[in-house]
Amino acid sequence: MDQAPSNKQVAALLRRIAGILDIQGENRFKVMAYRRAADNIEALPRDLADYWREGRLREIPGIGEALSEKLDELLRTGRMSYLEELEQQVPPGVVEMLEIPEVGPKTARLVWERLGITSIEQLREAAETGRLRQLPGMGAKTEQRILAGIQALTHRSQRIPIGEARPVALALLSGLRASVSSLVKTAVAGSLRRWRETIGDVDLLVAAEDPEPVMEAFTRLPDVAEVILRGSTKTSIRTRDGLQVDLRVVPPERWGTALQYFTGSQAHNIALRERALKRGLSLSEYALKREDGKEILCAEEEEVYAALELPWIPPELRENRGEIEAAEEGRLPRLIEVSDLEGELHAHSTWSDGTATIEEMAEAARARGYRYLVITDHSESLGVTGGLTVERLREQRAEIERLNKRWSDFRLLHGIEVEIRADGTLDYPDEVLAELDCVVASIHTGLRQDREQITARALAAVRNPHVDILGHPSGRLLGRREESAVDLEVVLQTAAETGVAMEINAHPSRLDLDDVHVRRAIELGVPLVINCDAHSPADFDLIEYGVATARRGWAAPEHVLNALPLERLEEWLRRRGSGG
Ligand code: DGT
Ligand code: CA
Ligand code: CA
Ligand code: ZN
Repeated sequence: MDQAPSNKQVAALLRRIAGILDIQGENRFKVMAYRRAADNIEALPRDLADYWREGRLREIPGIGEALSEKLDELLRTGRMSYLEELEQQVPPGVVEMLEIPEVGPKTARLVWERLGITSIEQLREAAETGRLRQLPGMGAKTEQRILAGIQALTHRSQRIPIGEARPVALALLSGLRASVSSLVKTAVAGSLRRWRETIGDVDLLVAAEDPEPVMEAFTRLPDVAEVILRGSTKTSIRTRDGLQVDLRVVPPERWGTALQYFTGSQAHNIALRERALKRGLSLSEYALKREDGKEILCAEEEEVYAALELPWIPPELRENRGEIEAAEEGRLPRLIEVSDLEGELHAHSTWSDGTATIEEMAEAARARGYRYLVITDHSESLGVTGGLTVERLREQRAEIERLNKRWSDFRLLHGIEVEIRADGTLDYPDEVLAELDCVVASIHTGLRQDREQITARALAAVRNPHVDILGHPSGRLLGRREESAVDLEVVLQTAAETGVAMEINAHPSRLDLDDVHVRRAIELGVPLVINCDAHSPADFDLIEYGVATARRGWAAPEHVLNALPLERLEEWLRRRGSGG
């Protein structure tokens, strides 16, 4: 490596070590230690190389003496001899198989040792030709699952979850603003400005009189690993994390048309161009042009829409899903905004798997201007998270009541994230649920059940009068785990009858419900809640991803429960039966 590896690259190396050790059947804790170190390095606010230069590697959680020596070697020489040694023992293609959602270390080792398979491609072929089912514990179903997993993996390498792309894009823009003083305007465009859940490439736009110094500064930003294309108005680079970024520089007087064009979507643009043609105008990234060849320059996006006799359309709606018709008829919704939210209905504390105390979570919520926070720790059967026994749950209630005495402008409510067990029953009996202010019911286990089974589970929760909210209804993890087989249409229709709310989980690896089902929920009259599922105070910042998903689903404040003031929220909860 001719430059210091990014935190993400180092994390990938450590995960490769963990993968090899895992395949070799090494001690579980040793494997976990490498994975945890990888997670911690990835979450560092600054480059690992900075800590190394300052001699502070050991201050990073999970980095002990042995690992700091290996990292020191890597940062000094660009190599890690321990990894090289391990790679002699297990072929790289076998380690790569662990990336497939359905393949664990035992399977990888089995297909390698018994069938001599050493690449994902060979694994695909073996699954397709029915060779895997010869192995112990494997059948036709396993083959199907592995094939679906390989498919999911290929998709993932093409598009990046928005939660990974957005911080990179914003950092590049601020780096650019810091190094060039002559920028008139800057913006993200493309799918990122529309807040699509996954991003193909990042599009950045800058207004400046002279593009040259902007391009020059851009290619020199520290995050840039490779310059793919260097032009006078467009430059494309690849970041150290492998993300492609296109930067375009336009003159300020053409900013409006450029921003409109590069925000897309392509389908929205095509519909808009047709509308322009009907009015004797041609619309391009540069300008609107009249039939006599005269250009109409638009410095602002509003001017482009105004010339086409439309109000400005929020980027989240620009997917050609009826927004142009709605704009024409004055039916655009007043979309929900972060500032409309009055509280959060799904948060964890150290009572289960959160990292902060109830008090710290409450103070963080209050500091954001929230008026209420519902503490919803995990229930008993989710053992890995330290789920609460009924006894602990009652102790927690006392703690919440104690804390509530100190605020007049803020209130903690006592809730639970109750596990919907594999057989569709809930973790607590109804009389325990009835003691709580708010019940979120979620599925975390048995996500691979078939459509009938898992839908029946979700429906059992939606029909339980003590359940208020169905948490992350599809169970997907963007880029990592496909949604479960649950029939969301049936779930939404049933929720419309029983009045249970659907969560829009704001965590950028979930965004669940997704935009399409948000819109369907609204159509059916199902209430929505936008939740961070916060496990730490910092998680409250993720709300913007959830709000964006709601906006992409055309949600207005009146569709969203946590836009209600406390009194009206409590009234809603009381009417539902769990509220005391
Ligand atoms: P992505 O990158 O796949 O996540 O999605 P976008 O929407 O960012 O697409 P991208 O990066 O290919 O192009 C950015 C915007 O530029 C796109 O949303 C609309 C506009 N655009 C690009 N190519 C075309 C085109 O061929 N026709 C039209 N009308 N617009 C285009
Ligand atoms: Ca793009
Ligand atoms: Ca692009
Ligand atoms: Zn949760």
